[in-house]
Amino acid sequence: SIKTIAELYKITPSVIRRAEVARYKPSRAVERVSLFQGDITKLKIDAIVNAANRSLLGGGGVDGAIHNAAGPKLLDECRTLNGCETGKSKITKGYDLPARHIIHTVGPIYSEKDKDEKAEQLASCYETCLEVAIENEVRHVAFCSISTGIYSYPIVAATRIALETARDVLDSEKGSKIERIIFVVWSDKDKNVYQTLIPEYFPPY
Ligand code: AR6
Repeated sequence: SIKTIAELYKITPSVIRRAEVARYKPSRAVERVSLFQGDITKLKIDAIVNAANRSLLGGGGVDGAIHNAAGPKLLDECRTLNGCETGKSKITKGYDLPARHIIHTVGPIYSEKDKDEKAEQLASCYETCLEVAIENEVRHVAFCSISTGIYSYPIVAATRIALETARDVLDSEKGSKIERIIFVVWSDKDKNVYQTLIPEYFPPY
């Protein structure tokens, strides 16, 4: 089982450090978030999030890995969805995955000149994924780092958006239905970014 950030503060305080600047007040939200390094397709959980494109018909990166692991019935269901706008999210079954559902979201393709609009779209991905989760009684959700691969969103800015949006939803009334958010990272670099920024948004309670 994957430990929560609250548990990590107790057992490995040097790995998850205290923030120099806590942007948010301590809250029990820290008991509902985790960080996991590895392959999101292996997680046995209510739902994993796919960083898809607007066609929802598959692609490279995590999208390719999810379609490979879920099998061809996933593509059959995706064909019925008529795509998805940037910043929005749609749910399917998980098919051959250990996860019960997949929440497909379409992150923005990064460009420096439209960075405010890109930031809003990325925040909307996290928000709409959690809304779709709540509507479907999904209580445990694993997010990959949306837009930070092929779509080249800078990892630090993207991680801040992921953590801020998650914290806001977890603290909200509708978000009380979400029991666990797992941030899934692939690379050591991304793991370090999350470990550095998590204490700003989820300080020890
Ligand atoms: N488990 C967890 N994370 C992963 C895995 C995995 N198996 N594989 C990759 N990542 P990306 P995007 C990480 O490029 O930037 C596709 O073609 C990866 O290291 O998959 O949103 C779609 O169809 C990175 O941190 O998604 C779209 O066209 C993160 O997942 C486009 O790519 C996201 O990287 C979307 O690009």
